Amino acid sequence: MSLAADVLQGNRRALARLLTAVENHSPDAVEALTKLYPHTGQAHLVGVTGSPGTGKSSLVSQITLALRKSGKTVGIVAVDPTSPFSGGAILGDRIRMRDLSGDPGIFIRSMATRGSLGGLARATANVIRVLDAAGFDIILIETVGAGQSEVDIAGHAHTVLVVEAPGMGDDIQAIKAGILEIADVLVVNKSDDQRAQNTIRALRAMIELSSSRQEQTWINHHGQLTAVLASPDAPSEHNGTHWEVPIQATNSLSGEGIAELIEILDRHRAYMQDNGGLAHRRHMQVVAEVDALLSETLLAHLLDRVDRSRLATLIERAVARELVPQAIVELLIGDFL
Ligand SMILES: Nc1nc2c(ncn2[C@@H]2O[C@H](COP(=O)(O)OP(=O)(O)OP(=O)(O)O)[C@@H](O)[C@H]2O)c(=O)[nH]1
Ligand SMILES: [Mg+2]
Repeated sequence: MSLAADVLQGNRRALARLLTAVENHSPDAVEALTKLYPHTGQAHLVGVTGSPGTGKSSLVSQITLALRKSGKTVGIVAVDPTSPFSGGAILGDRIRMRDLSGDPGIFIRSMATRGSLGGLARATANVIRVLDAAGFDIILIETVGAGQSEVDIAGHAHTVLVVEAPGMGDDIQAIKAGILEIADVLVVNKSDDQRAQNTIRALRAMIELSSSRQEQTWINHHGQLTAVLASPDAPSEHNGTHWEVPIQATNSLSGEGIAELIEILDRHRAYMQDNGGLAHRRHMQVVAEVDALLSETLLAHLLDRVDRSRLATLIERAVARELVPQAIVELLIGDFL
């Protein structure tokens, strides 16, 4: 049987093997991904992002435990582009980690940093796809921050949780980094900290400020998701309803607020389904992916066709100041056209 068929049958060893192949961009992976693609699109993809140390991993553990109690299966993808995977604890607390491991209804994958951010983004998209095809009900994707557009989880997720914690002094920075713009749900974690109420108040003020501004809509502009203002008389988001970004306080040590957060996740999923938002995000995702692949493939093909010895000669002429570098590019492109 093929690797893809084994994965569809729920074979976990095959799943782990395929994910490794996907991360290594191996030819086996391409074949399996092609076979699995029609089986994707079932899972609820939930992005969990926020500054380092806000408690994302602890929150992911708690959400997972709660989901398992209601019989849902959970895939977890931890993406950290800043540090190579050390083999250390993926999740916040080793104790909770132990609670999670050994349960066949949970699969945890940590994305190792290999090569470019673009490579990591593509591998992550494919890992999510494999877990989706493997039948996990919910896939939680943990990423640090949201600065790197290429690893932007908003592109993969149906629901984006932005995690804040009191006293990190990063509320303003988060807003600067545009992290609030991508939030479908704001989580103020560490609600046991007495400063949590202040953080909630500050965030609420921020949301009110931004919702009084014009509605924004996202378009794909040369491969970049770009916010544009909707015309003032355009109907608000989708078919007339509007999603108010909720703020949920959680304590990821005790589990307080987790049940409410899961309810919000379900509500957002239903909202996205009913209002065409899900279809829209899926569409944008395919557009962005094809765009990136097309640019990359065209570039590789064209670079392949460059006459290397001619290039070397032209470079010598530029070194000798007979040609400006731009002229070399024009001469070489002229060869193709
Ligand atoms: N008091 C308190 N501490 C918490 C809570 N949630 C997490 N922590 C602690 O905060 C620290 C960071 O938690 P993590 O879950 O590793 O945070 P993270 O956001 O995943 O961190 P990075 O992956 O490094 O960005 C750990 O010491 C946790 O035990 C909470 O609700 N209350
Ligand atoms: Mg973490």
